[in-house]
Amino acid sequence: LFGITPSTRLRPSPYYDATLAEGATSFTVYNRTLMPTGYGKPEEEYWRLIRGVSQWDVAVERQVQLAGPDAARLAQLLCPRDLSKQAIGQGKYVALCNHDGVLINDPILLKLADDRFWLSIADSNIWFWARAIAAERGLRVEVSEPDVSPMALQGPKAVDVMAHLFGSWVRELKMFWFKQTALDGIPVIVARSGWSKQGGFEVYLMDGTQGTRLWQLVKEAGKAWDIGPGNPNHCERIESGLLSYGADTDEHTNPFEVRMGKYVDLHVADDVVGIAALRRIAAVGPRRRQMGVVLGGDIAAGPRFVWYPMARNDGTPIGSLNNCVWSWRLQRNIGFALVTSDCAAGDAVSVALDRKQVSGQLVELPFI
Ligand code: THG
Repeated sequence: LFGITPSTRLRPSPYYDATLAEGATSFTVYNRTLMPTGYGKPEEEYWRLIRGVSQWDVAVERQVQLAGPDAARLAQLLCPRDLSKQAIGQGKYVALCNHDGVLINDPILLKLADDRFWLSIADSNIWFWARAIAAERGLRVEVSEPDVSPMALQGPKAVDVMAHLFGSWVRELKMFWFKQTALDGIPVIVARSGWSKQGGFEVYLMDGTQGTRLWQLVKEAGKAWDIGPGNPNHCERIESGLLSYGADTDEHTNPFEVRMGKYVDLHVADDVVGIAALRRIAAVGPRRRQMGVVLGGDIAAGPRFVWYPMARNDGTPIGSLNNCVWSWRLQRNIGFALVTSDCAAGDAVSVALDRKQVSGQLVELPFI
């Protein structure tokens, strides 16, 4: 489509040289950082994730560190989820909301110590937000972005590569739990996590000068399992129903609309940011819900810049199609829709897509 002009406003990832050497053909910008989005063989990259093991540069998942005597207090104020039982070494998926209950990020919160947390963020500036809330509430906490850059190993064979690299203890690691360790002297955190439903891990590099070396070590260890490069996979994440903040959400979206209600605890303290609004929304019931849609017709499915209006067959507007993709496993065009709450699985819909009317049917998520 076009190239990206380098600028010091943008940051390369510590794996930038390694991914270029792997043959990265496209990049996106996320948290002001470049992320490879393909290596020229989309179908091969997809099946490698489904059947084998795939190595991803996800350094764009920046960490916002909360450190100091009031770090735990700030974490709880920012997250409308009960954190009282979170253990050191445990991560939790959280819905950061503003005072109106609007979702402003969906990070994983890692508890490193009683007085140190990381918000592993999606694409919005939570460094500003956390500092502002801390300052307004007079908290003793330092908010920073440490030199930490995750790499993901995803796919059914990721566990074997990780066990080979780090030892068999990784097989026992529970979802979102993590452990600090080192690989050939490189300081890392190993977590059972990653933005796919194919199983896998993330290795959080804690020394940005070692990106190329870490990439090579993992690549070398993965050879026996036919590891290869990949990236957060548009097709797999839609099949699996994984949320992409900013792509699937807008400036009105609350967590209940996008299937994050189970991560909201309405009983948290009254001073948690957004909780009053979330209680009001929960009492009335959300106006919209995120569903899957199976699309008919012969359309070119792929990433798009805009949402497309969706209606019932009688023309009643019900919401929008937020994305669509060709599913290699389902052999159908599928996508996510944000539609009025009265919609149900089985409903027939029509989408105005590139001046063409495309018919479809709503389904519950995930597809697979
Ligand atoms: N890893 C790390 N940081 C991240 C992401 C990641 N930051 C940005 C983004 N991804 C955060 N968003 C998500 C969204 C979904 C999931 C993880 C991060 C996810 N969800 C599962 C689901 O919805 O089915 C499981 C949730 C659960 O079991 O509680 O995994 O990928 N470091």
